[in-house]
Amino acid sequence: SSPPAFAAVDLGASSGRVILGRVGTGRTGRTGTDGLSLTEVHRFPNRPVRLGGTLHWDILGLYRGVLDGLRKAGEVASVGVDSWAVDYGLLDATGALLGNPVHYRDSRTEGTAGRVAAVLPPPRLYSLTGLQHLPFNTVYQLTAARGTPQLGAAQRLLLIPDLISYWLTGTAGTELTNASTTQLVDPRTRDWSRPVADALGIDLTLFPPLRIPGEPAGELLPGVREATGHTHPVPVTAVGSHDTASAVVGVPAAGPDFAYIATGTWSLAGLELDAPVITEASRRANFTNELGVDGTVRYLRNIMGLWLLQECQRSWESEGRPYELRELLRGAAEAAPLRSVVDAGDPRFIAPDRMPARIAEACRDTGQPVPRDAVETVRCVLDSLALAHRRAVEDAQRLSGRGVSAVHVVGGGAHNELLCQLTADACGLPVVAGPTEAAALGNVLVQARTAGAVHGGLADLRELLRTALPLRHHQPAGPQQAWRRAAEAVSAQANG
Ligand code: ADP
Ligand code: LRH
Repeated sequence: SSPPAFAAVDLGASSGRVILGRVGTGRTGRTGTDGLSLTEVHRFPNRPVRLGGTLHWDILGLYRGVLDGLRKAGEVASVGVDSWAVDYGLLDATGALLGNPVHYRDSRTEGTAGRVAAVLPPPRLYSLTGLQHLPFNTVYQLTAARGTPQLGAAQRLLLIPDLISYWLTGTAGTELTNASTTQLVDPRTRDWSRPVADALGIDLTLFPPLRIPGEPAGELLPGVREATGHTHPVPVTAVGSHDTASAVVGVPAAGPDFAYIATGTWSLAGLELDAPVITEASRRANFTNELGVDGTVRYLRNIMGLWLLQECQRSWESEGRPYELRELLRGAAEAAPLRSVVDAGDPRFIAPDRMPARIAEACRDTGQPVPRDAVETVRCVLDSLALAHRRAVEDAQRLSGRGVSAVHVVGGGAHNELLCQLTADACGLPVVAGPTEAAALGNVLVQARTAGAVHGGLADLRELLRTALPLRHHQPAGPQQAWRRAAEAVSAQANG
């Protein structure tokens, strides 16, 4: 009989997908592709909607995509859901959704950092949560929502993947890896931080009980089974429901001394650790301690990622210049290197719209040549990302005291050979590129372990990945000097 199939629902900021993973019964993946195979059964765009001045997620459109995907998936042993972090839906006492979830890129959080800092100064907030400052962390969104009728009426708050799981199963939980992005969790106790919640007047009883990846999370409701053509009961398993937590499970590393960069809409660059690093130096470097699967900590920094490129493409398209990504990348590979670089960690790039103009402004503000066309803009973006990758990999090692010998690039950006090569060059380290669907793989592997189809810790799961997947290797080339100079210049920009 064919090996059991697990459906990973993976909602990214740019697209949602339902991916079927078949996992063999062996203890490890000695048997190559027999051990593990992936099929993308459904992919659908994730396009936010601006309504009444607020940027929303089209959550019902996404849920429809999930149902369509689960129907196409056919018979499965279980389902797991992961998505982007920090955002949530509010439910009333009957379980009805109170309004459409707001997008983390919406401007409602502007000005809330000051209000939070007035009661919890940044060093104190960091000492309690170990979380980097991102203006859209859930605590800032809840501060922005304070006093609104919607929050007043809410009986329950569900993070996005928990909301989807709730609609699929009727059971509610708060999955831990994603909870850790709210800035309401203490990464040492791996539990809610009452001091933070109390200081900010956030009612923790809004959150259903915490769930750990691997735990059962209900079964598809009869109506959902009917809508998706499932005749037998289908369990839902809690996975690393933060997409980045699942992506880190999906890193095919051979040993412990690796850095990872999960590159999609964002680049999340850092290390997997056993314990959080909560120091003043770490806070100043804006490193985060998000929680990972199996008791790990994801020590990383958020970098603007391919959002910069996606938004440039969207701008050009709206101006009637729809460039092919392949053509842009081919041109960028030939363009002059490091002509101008921007700080790809700068929050000025978070909001949507006018991205080419904003990149040009950033170059002008820092006395660098302004990109003259689309290809030069793309080269500026990729050089800037590679440089930000270098700085994050370097800083993570310095701040944690853990050295690395290779960098794994996973996520949609692993398709981008130029970005991977520039990252190898900038870091001065070999880059292993792939898998592109690391989050879906991490999601599948945790489900498969719960179902008893695979055994062991993260190292065993990763061995299965390594033997089953085609990976691309990039050796660092070129002198380090130019990258070092550019890194220093960007550090000065970031600190100045
Ligand atoms: P998210 O999960 O945040 O939605 P993905 O991991 O799917 O993002 O990554 C999407 C990005 O990956 C795209 O914006 C694009 O820049 C890049 N990408 C995807 N496919 C390719 C490709 N064939 N060549 C180059 N880049 C690609
Ligand atoms: C990537 C991601 C990232 C978060 C951001 C909101 O998809 O989950 O880890 O910081 O979205």
